[in-house]
Order: sequence, then C-alpha cells, then structure tokens
Amino acid sequence: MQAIGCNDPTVPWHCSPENIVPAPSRAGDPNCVADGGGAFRLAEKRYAGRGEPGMSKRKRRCVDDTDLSHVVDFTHLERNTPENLAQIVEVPLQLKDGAVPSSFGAASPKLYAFKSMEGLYFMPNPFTEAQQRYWIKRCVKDYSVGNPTNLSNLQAIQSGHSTFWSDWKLENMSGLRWSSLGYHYQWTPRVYTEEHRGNFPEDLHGFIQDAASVLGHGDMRPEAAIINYYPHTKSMMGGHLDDAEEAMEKPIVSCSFGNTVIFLIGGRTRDVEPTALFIRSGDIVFMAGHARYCYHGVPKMMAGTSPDFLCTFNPETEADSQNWCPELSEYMKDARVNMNVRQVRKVAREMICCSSRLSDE
Ligand SMILES: O=C(O)CCC(=O)C(=O)O
Repeated sequence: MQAIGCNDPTVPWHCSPENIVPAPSRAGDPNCVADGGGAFRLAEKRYAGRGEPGMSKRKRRCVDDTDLSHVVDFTHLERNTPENLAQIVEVPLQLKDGAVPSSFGAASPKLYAFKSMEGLYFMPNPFTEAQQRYWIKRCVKDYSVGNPTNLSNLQAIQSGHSTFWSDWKLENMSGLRWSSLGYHYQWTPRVYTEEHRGNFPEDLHGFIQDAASVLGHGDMRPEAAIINYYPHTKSMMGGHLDDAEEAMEKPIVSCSFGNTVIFLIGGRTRDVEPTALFIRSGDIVFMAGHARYCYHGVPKMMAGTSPDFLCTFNPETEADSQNWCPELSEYMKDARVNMNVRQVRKVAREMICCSSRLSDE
C-alpha cells in the first residue's frame, strides 16, 4: 500500500486532511508523480471540502456545499446524473446451485459494474441489520485486540495488558485506526513476509469466499485483512495503491459499516481524474482486473449518516445480545469501519511460524 503523505509510521495511510501532503518524489517509481498529486489530489481536496486551488481561505472554510451531484450512487440509481447512469450496468451474480450465499441476508443482492472502470464491482448492502452488527462487533471488539496475533496500532496506545473492552473509553477508541489479520502488511518496506503472519479468522474466511464467489472468484484464498477504523467524520484515507500482493489477479473485497463516505478511484497514476462513489453502511466494493491497480482513497465521511440501528442499544430488548452493546452503539454514531481482504500468495504457503513473537516487539 502506497500512501500520499503521512510520515507517521503508526498511522500509515490514515491522514487527517491537515496531514495530507504531496507524496515525495521517488525517482523510478512509475506510480509517483513529481507534482505530488495531479487530478487525484485535486479531487481529494475538492471532496474533502477544501475547495479548488486558488480559493481564498475564507471561501475554503465554507465549502462544505461541495457539489455531490456527480458522485455515483449504486444504491439510489435514480439519483445519478444521466452520464453516470449510462455507465452503470447490472451484472448477474455467479451462484453455485442457484442459491445466494447465506452470508448475504438480503433477499436478492445486486451487483453492478461501471463501464469506464474495468474490474470495479459494487454490491449495495446485502446484509441484514443483525449481520452488519455482527461484523462491526467482530471488527471493533475481536479483530482489534482480541486476537493475540493481530498487529494493531491500538497496541501502541494500550497500557500494559489491558484490553479495549476492559477499559472502554470513547477517547481510547478514537486512537484505533487499523488492525491486520493473517499476513500483516508491513507498511514501510511494503511487503508481506512469512514471519509476520497470524491466523486468519474462520468466519471472515468463509464470508469472503462467499462474496468473491458471486464475482466468479470462488477460488480466492483470503489471506490478509486490514480492518480500517475511521473514528470520526474528520477521518479519511489518502489516495494509495494496493499492489504489494503477488496474487494481483484476485480481487480485493472491501466491506464498510457505519457512516457514508465518498470513495475515489482513479487510474494507475495520480494524474487520472478519479470517479467518486458513495459507500454506505453494508456496501461491498470489489476491486479486480484493472481497478486492482488503480489509486483509491476516502477523502470524505458524511456526519450523521450511520443508520439508526447502529447508533442505538435498547437495554430492555437487547440485554442478552451477543453482538451489540451500548459501547458499540456509541462508537458507531460517529465512526465507520471497513474490512478489506486480499489473497497474498499465488500459491498457498503453510504457516511456518507463529507470529506471537510480534506482540513482544
Ligand atoms: O475504507 C475504504 O473504503 C478503503 C480502504 C482501503 O482502500 C484500503 O484499506 O486499502
């Protein structure tokens, strides 16, 4: 993963809008442009509400009326411009035995492609409310620190061995930015190695195989997950490429929960004008084919757009709930959680070492 800007190794590519700076020029790296951003960078600024180049400071402060009419909306097709609508095509799901996988609770999930972005597929929320809550709970409570093989920047802010749940405070949660499962991507050398590898959760493995199968990638082996936590509406992710996996022919499956965001996907360099999409709670984005090699990022989260069922907890009816609690509903009022999963190796490798030593590093 290659980030624009962020120099803090504990926050590899989650940059607050203030922190985003043009990428340093890396001679010989075809993904880097000397001018530090091009069309992608300008679109990020525009959607982050930071205005157009040359705009006065006063004007920049009031640009949250950014024109969103060109943002592609796969959930409400009727809201698209005629130009965007002409680009959207529904793609039949590839179903084994004609059945929609049970991982998707929705009666008939739909899958869309966008003609000018080969390899990008979008499935508007196929989950039931209970399924969304289940995955949020897994990401926030279990995948963050519960799994001892996780490498998470939360560890850096934890004191001693206390866990997030035994010491729950909303302020602690705002420090939670990412966690990795399976192969732990190493941000600085930009590699996956056998020494930095933990177990991959079975439930996530099964779900991702189901999801990839509707795209015709039923043979995908989920080997690395990055869970991204966007704790408040200023959280965003700078444009980057995910190109460190050997198995680039396999899709990235990316599921999001909580607040709505604007997602940008451009081209192989930052000079390509990106397409902007809305991603809402429960939506799944697949990046395959050409899209797998394209810059993408999240410049903007929309405040107050997390669905009501994620922002509430009813002690009378939900006290026994395994998957929900007041702390999660509090967190999800402002947050977004994204879990995105990749196959790393072309050929499966046995786990040769236990990455528990990572927790001692
Ligand atoms: O949060 C998202 O939707 C994007 C995540 C992403 O691009 C990544 O983790 O590489």
